[in-house]
This record gives sequence, structure tokens and C-alpha cells, in this order.
Amino acid sequence: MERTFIAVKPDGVQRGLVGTILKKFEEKGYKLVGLKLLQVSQELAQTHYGEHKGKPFFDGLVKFITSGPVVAFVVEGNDVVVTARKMIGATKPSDSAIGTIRGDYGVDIGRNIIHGSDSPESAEREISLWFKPEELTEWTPTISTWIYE
Ligand code: D4T
Repeated sequence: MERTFIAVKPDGVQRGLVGTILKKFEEKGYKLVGLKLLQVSQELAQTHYGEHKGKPFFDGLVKFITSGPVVAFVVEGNDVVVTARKMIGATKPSDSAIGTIRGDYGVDIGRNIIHGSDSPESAEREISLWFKPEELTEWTPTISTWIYE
């Protein structure tokens, strides 16, 4: 089973989209294994977005992600990394298909509501950056046999 890291960014939290977004992942059939609301520190923001350091949008991105609470969560399931990215949609909301989270709720690339890891390697790095091992819970949903053959 694969895990991925998802964060509802400050715009998603401010707009009251946390429940809607969590519901999409739950209804899809993914298992929630970690969940928290936090104020992101400068250090966490800069480490998380380290690959973008030096790019023109980096400072604005760090300012935005630290501007209000973020809801971070980890979901588990078969091929969850790639499928979560499909559910989220393209980085630029105008390129995101209707039916995706950014396609349905986003307008501006700098306010694109949600983050999802872009590869299994990024997911591992981001999960360990945002969550302590004891904050992740192993459990078996009773409906598992209705989701997996
Ligand atoms: P995240 O990482 O937030 O899930 O977004 P993506 O994986 O879809 O896209 P990304 O890493 O290329 O961009 C990270 C973050 O930066 C913002 N951004 C990006 C921006 O404000 N202006 C830009 O020109 C780009 C490329 C949006 C997402």
C-alpha cells in the first residue's frame, strides 16, 4: 500500500473547503492515517518548497503557506500518489479539468487550494517532514473488503 501527503493550503482552510476535500478522499476509498491543523513555520515552508528556492514565486509561496492554518493529512491506498494528483488537478487552476479540486474551486495559481505529493519519493520525504511517526495511525477500515478485491 502506498501513502501520500496532502495539505489544504490557507486559502482552502479560509474558504471552508476542508470538509469537502476530506470527503472526496474518504469517498474515493482511501484510508486516512494522519490528520492535523497547524500554523506552518518559515522553516517548514522553506524546506517543503526547497526545490523552488530561487524561483520568482518562492518568497510569495512561503508567505502564502505561512499566512494561516493549513490542514495536513496522509492517505493510504493503491496508487494513491498518482490518483490524488489526478483528483487535485493541474497546478494552474485554468488548466485543471472541471471535477478536480483545483478545477472546481481554484482560479489563481497562487491560490490553488491544495498540495499533493508528486511522486512516491516526494510523498515519503513530505510525510516524514510534516508528521512524526507516532502521529500516523495503523488501522483497518471495516469496509476494506468492499474497496479491494
Ligand atoms: P504544490 O507543490 O503546491 O502541490 O503544487 P504543484 O506540485 O502542483 O506545483 P509546483 O510544485 O510546480 O508549484 C508549487 C506551488 O507554487 C505555486 N506556483 C507555482 C506559483 O505561485 N507560481 C508559479 O508560477 C508556479 C509554477 C503553486 C504551487
